[in-house]
Parts: sequence; C-alpha cells; structure tokens
Amino acid sequence: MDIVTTQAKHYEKPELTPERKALYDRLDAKHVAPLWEVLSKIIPASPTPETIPALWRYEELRPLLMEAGRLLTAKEAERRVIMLENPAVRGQSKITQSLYSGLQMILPGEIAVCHRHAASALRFVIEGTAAYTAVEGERTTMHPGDFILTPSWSYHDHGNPGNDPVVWLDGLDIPLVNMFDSSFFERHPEERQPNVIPEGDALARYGANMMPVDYAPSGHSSPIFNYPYSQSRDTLDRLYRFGPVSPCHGVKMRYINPATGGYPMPTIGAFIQLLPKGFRGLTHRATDATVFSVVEGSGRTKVGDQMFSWGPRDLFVVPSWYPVAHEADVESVLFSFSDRPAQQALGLWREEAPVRA
Ligand code: GTQ
Repeated sequence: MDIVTTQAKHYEKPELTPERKALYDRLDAKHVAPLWEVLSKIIPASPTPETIPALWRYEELRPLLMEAGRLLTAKEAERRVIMLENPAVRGQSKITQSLYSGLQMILPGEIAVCHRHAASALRFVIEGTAAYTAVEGERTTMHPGDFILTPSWSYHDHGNPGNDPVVWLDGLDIPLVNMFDSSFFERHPEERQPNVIPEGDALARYGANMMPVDYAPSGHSSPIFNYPYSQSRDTLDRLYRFGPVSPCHGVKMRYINPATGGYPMPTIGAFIQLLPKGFRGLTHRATDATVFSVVEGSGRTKVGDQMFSWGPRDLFVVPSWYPVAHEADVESVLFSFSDRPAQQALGLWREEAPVRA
C-alpha cells in the first residue's frame, strides 16, 4: 500500500533582514531569542522524531552478550545489560525519545543484587527457563515470553539457579524520568531481598478475574507482576480461532492492571499480537514509538519506506508516527511496548489506523 504523508501547512517564517538579524544578536546576548525564527521547529505540524527505525538481530547480539558474560560478573556490572541504542541518538542510552531498552543476561549461579529506582521496568523473557525475578518479597520464575513488571520504587533482584544463561529484554522509562529530573535509586541493605511471599501468590490472588474483597491499591501499578506466556499464547490462539482479526494488528491484546483495566504501569504499556500465516497487514501509525520483540514466527515489517525482515528473538523499533505494516510468512507472535499510557494520561496520544492512502 502506498502512503502519501502530507505535511500540514505551517506558518511562513518572516524574512531575515540585516536590522532584524542585528536585533537577534542583541537578544542573544541577553539569553533571549525570537520565537518566530523557530516556531515551526519547536511546534511541528506533526511529529518529527529524531530517532529512526532500526532492527537488531538476536543471533548477532547473543555472542556479544555471552562475551560480556566472560568478562564481567553480573554483580560487578550491577546489571549486565547491552543497551539497544537508537542509531540516530547514540550515546543517549535510549531506543525511543522516552524509553530505554536492553538485553540483560544472567549466568548460572549468578545474582543481580537487590535495588530499587524511580524508573519503572518491564522484562520480556527471551531465552532460558530457570531464572527468577523477585519483586517486593515474591519470586517469579521467568519463562520465555513471560511479561514481568518491576514497578517504580519496588525492590527487585534477579538470580539464575539453573544450568544455562538466561536473557531477557528490559524496557524502562529512564529517559522520561530524567526528562522530569525525578530519578532516585537505592540499594537494598541485603544482596537478595527476603523471600516472604510464596511464588505464585500475586497471580493466584489477582490474576483470575477476581479481586480480594478488601483490595485497596498500594501503588500506581498492577498487583500482578508476571503475565505468563502460557496464558497469553493460549488466549491469542483462541481469539484467532474465534475472530475477528484486525486488518492492521492481527489479534492484538493489551496487558492490563486487573484492578483498573488500565495499563500495568503508568508510563509503559505492553501488547502481544498474533499475525496469522500469510497475514498482510494494513498500514497504520500512532504517536507512541514502539519497541517490538519477535516471539515466534517470521515475517516482515515495513516502517516508513524501510522493510525489516524478522525471525524469533529479533528486535525492532518504530518511532512515533512512522507508518507501519506487518506481514507474516507463518503464524507469528510479536510482543511490544511503548509509552502509550503516559501519552494517554496527558491527552497526547493519536493514532491513524489504517493510514489514508
Ligand atoms: O534490572 O533493575 O536494563 O536497574 C537497567 C537498569 C535493568 C534492572 C536495566 C536496571 C535494570
């Protein structure tokens, strides 16, 4: 499908005369500046993201992550993560304007010590079955495809008591928190937090379409902190059979906070979608730049005028407002996350689906 992206008309910048230029230089000396020279840049008619579309192949990253494992312990690194840096903003530790992402690895026998920070984090498990994340006193075992939360200011530590390396995708709102200059961080007094709640408690208590009768929210995030892939995969499977299938998204579901129906965390939303075999999706776009992690299958995604071919465990990013269209050769599953809840809370989120041709 061909896209015609028309830039809405903006105002015309006044002519730069020598007298005006002389005034601007005098303004400059006083740390003031003429708005009319920059208005269309600071208030573009539609989003003009600095970040660009990009794809990372897992088979290229994995050996590098394993080498990092030989050179540093998880403890030395605090977190052994290779960050996915958007190629247009290298050195800024971000994959989109508002979000950070990276691949974290823990080797057998290692732990990542307990800490907490103002930034909210999600984990999406890529490889390995034996590691755990502990959040506020409860451990959860991490299986590939599980979506795991560590909400703002919750103590968390990770460990791998198994025999194989475990790798997961981290998504944090670090750039957003730093935009507000509201970052805090502290270590737990112990390397591992005490394990005081039985594993599975949160999912049993909050994950069965019931809430404890006296439930009162203790924070801004979901009381569930592991959304197991077994459940989400089964749901996608059934919904594909029941239909309908969205012409843009296939079968796409949004993870929720069961207490509110809203997003699991205030700043980061997450989604999982099934693209049927042979799917040829319509072009759509939205203002939330989105990071995709391929769980199963193979296909292609057109982002702007670039085509990214992907397979299991590959990662790609779609910046704000870029037209995007997915195609699947075989039945495929994509996990994704973005800052959609933050934009919606502020009344900023927009989408166009399908994009007008
Ligand atoms: O696991 O707590 O990728 O604190 C970056 C910062 C992961 C974590 C990251 C972190 C963590």
